[in-house]
Amino acid sequence: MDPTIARVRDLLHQASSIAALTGAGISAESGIPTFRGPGGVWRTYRAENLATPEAFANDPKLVWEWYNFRRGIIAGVKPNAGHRALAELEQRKENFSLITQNVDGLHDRAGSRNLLKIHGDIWTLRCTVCARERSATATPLPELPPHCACGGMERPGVVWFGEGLPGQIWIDAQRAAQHAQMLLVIGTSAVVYPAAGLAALAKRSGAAVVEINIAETPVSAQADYSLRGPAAEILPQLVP
Ligand code: BV8
Ligand code: ZN
Repeated sequence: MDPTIARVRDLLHQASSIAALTGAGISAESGIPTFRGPGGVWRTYRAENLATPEAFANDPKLVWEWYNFRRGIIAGVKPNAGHRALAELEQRKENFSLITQNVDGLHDRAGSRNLLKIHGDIWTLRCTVCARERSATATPLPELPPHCACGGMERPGVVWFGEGLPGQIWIDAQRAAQHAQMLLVIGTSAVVYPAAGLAALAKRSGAAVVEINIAETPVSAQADYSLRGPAAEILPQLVP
């Protein structure tokens, strides 16, 4: 085993309070395209240009076709060994928080419970008129855009660019990063804020920061340990 992985495994075993921040990379090995990789393009659009309130206001049906397409992909895949390793780690530790930028629901399906979904959830619909939220897992959705019982058009229950993160969840995520002895930063390009700022916050608060990624990111330089490789391979070695 790579000596750095062994070192991080031992530190993880000794730590009592741990936080993890995940991004699209942890779901890549389940078959879900990442946001900024080649899969980040759908028809001729880039994800960042569709995940905005402006795009939705301009063409709700187009944005819903993109979410419907993504929901269909997610429904056909399963959590991988990386998701499962984090669910196992939560079972073993008295203090473990999983902060995810992912909206795919794979952490839930892997058994994670203390889950902070800072960018929302693709399976939740929110009414643009009465703000009522409901879980809707049908793929494909029977009508696009979907409508609320009140007649209002519904939107995906996710956080778009330019929108604030869900208040209490974001407060809890910052608190988890501040109180963790170790922060695992897994499968994120660390370019989307405020999520990407959690690594520096944890570091300032004295945590050891461990990055798990197949490539270098802006977090790599500030990480105490940078484990280069796929999350589904590395995480099971850290949580044997
Ligand atoms: C906010 C949900 C203020 C939707 C997402 C200019 C104009 C407007 C805003 C801004 C601006 N400049 C900056 C901003 C702020 C903006 C921002 O940071 N923009 C960036 C792009 C510059 N942030 C926001 O707008 C946020 N809100 O600031 O609001 C405010 C405050 C108060 C009140 C009102 C307003 C909101 C950001 C949330 C946007 N929503 N998603 C949806 O999913 O449809 S973000 C989107 O990017 C996804 O959630 C994704 O999770 C997130 C981050 O991407 P990653 O997860 O990192 O994925 P990515 O593809 O980028 O990288 C994959 C990584 O995995 C790579 O590193 C790769 O190497 C690695 N990898 C691949 N395979 C593997 C692997 N690693 C391990 N194993 C593998 N097998
Ligand atoms: Zn409604």
